[in-house]
Amino acid sequence: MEIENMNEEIIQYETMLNEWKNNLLMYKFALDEINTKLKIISEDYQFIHNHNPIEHMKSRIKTPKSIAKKLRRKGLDLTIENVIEHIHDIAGVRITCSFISDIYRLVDVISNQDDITVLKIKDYIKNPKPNGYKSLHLLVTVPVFLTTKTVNVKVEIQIRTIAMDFWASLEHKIYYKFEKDVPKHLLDQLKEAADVANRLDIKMERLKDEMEIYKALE
Ligand code: 0O2
Repeated sequence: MEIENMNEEIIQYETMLNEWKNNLLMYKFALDEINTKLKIISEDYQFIHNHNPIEHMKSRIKTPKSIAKKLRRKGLDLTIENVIEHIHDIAGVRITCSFISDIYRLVDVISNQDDITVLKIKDYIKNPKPNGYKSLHLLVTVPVFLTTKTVNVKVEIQIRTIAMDFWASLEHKIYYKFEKDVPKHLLDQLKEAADVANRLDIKMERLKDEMEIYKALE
């Protein structure tokens, strides 16, 4: 009964957030700004270093339902004020890189842009989550220049290697399939797979470094 009430509340809130569409539009503008920046960084880096640190990038606006669920998960009341203050990933970009070193290079380049303010860095690569999750999360604000005002909007940028992304996608699917109650043997295998992915990342980085030595000798 309690769960039914909660679902009902989330549905009502979803409807309200849908009516709040104009405000969500601001997050879309912020994503447009960030995507343009990332495209420029990617092309410029390729031009200068003959190597592109960004393999792939994807952006999304969090759905009203997912926003409502996250507020609930955080134990917060479903209010617009709480959305603005506590939901940091309404606008999200996910970038995949080939190598771990590319991730830190990108963090530096993004952080050094004059109009970007870095609010928080969560480095789950240096400090992986107990389940094996690895990724680097950069919470930034980017200015959006509207007709009558400028608004600084929060965007969460998740940066990870292809191997980390492969693992996270499957873990996410398993987590939702079992509605968070994942059988222990699957959790153990996921942890094992995270270790394998990590070893692959380290090996690929070493191979790249070695190849660069050969290139320098040419
Ligand atoms: P979804 O469905 O992907 O959007 P905070 O307010 O920053 O303290 P938050 O936002 O939970 O709390 O922090 P965190 O740890 O930075 O997580 C943000 C996002 O990272 C999550 O968003 C996921 O996308 C991803 N993430 C974090 N931990 C895991 C994990 O263990 N496995 C996978 N697959 N992804 C993870 P959402 O809203 O939880 O989910």
